Amino acid sequence: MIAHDGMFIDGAWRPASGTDTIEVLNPADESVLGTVPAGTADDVDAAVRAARAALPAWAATPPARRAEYLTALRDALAERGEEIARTVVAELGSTVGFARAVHAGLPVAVTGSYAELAASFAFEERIGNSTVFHEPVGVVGAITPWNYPLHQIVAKVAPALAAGCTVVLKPAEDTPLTARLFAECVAVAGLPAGVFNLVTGLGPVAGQALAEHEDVDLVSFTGSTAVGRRIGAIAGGAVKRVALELGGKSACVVLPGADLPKAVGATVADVCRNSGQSCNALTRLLVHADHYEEAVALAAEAVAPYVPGDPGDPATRLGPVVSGRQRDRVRGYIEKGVEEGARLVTGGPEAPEGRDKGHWVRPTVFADVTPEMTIAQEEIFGPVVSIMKYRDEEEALRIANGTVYGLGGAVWAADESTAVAFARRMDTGQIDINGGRYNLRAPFGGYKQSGVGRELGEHGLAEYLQTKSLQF
Ligand code: TXE
Repeated sequence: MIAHDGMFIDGAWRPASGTDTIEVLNPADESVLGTVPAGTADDVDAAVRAARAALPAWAATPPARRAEYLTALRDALAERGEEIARTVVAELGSTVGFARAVHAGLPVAVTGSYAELAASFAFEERIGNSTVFHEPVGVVGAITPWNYPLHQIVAKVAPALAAGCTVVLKPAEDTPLTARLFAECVAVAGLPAGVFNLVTGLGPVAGQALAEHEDVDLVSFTGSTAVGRRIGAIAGGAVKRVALELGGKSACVVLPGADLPKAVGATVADVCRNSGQSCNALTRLLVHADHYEEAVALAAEAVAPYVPGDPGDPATRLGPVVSGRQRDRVRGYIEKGVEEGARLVTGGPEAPEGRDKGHWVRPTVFADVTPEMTIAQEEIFGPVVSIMKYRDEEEALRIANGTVYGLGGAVWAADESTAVAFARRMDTGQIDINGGRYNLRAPFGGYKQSGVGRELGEHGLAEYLQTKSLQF
């Protein structure tokens, strides 16, 4: 248990303005890992002032030099990889293999990709008789969630820095220790004071103060749709830029002729990834009536190895969920599924055997889920898969498109062109074709209420730029 004090503001760790702290818990056993300061509106204001003061020099730094800083940041993150992975295991409950590969590894790759983009992007272009400059939007307020504690930070901070913006980050209160490690890496990379600032604190206090601050030019938020709506309204009222990365209820559609065992196995693995706490998780599995019972049996088989266990043990496939609040939420949805008449194939709302302490849920498979059921419409954010039946492609499309969300998706078919034709009709931002591999440079973001804007790659960089054209 470590009482961390200070927040990273203007290039140094500075004492918080108040004395309130936030306890960080280990979700596997509810032990206290440490405390961090609960920042106030005054702390946010100090951080925004530092970011504003640093902006002119950072924006004027040649992109090739900004790329060097990002490369140094990438190297610092890589250097501390094992410590980052262990911290994510401790405060999120991620399994250690996933923490190493994804929670620690992906941010290194994303930071590296933005170092390359900063060096290669055409910040100035000629269009007819105009020269168009792509200039930084200004001071960015970044508000991040706990589900991918470091990736969510890097997916905002790296493109913002590449663009020439300065940043104030308010990370999730459940996982601030990883955010502190990120700030330490920024210091090691030697970024100029004020370019990146960290304020830990509660959402409705520090987060809200950051979104409302009149000297913040762009708010980039990832989290719940409820808070996202609020932040969108604040930004709209102040006419400031906003990017929102919100919830999802993504569908995996298995068309007749597809490799059913592969499709079902991949979907179950996807839903159990990170204990189901991924905004693009493929939580609805749509299967043709002729193959439906076969798919249900395959799903029950595929979920069996996901036995909840110690996340620090490399043999464990499923860790806890992040908090008591999330555990109660997920179990509540499982109860609702049973109440509304879905068939519980495996799992259930009870605590997994021998896991009374900690924030545990059973991996759960529901069959006979119909589109109007709550579990088919709302984001559960736990290891729960709902298998749904369709009779023809039109019905499959109606079900797939029949939620307020549109973040991820998957299509499996006998051949790629059939899958692509179907995917083109889905109202969703990112779709994997026959198990397509993750691409960290492809735009990531939502249709409908899944959000506004895109992250990653060149599209992610564009969020942090504004254009100016000069006519000659
Ligand atoms: O999110 P919140 P929660 C979904 C998922 C989950 C649900 C609730 O369904 O079950 O949201 O999670 C900050 N002004 N996602 O309650 O509250 C908060 O401090 C400004 C999907 O944890 O939205 C944190 O930093 N900021 C998602 C961040 O918002 C505020 C990832 C997210 O917290 C604020 C996480 C306020 N008034 C949850 N209130 C995804 N899209 O990946 C809170 N915050």
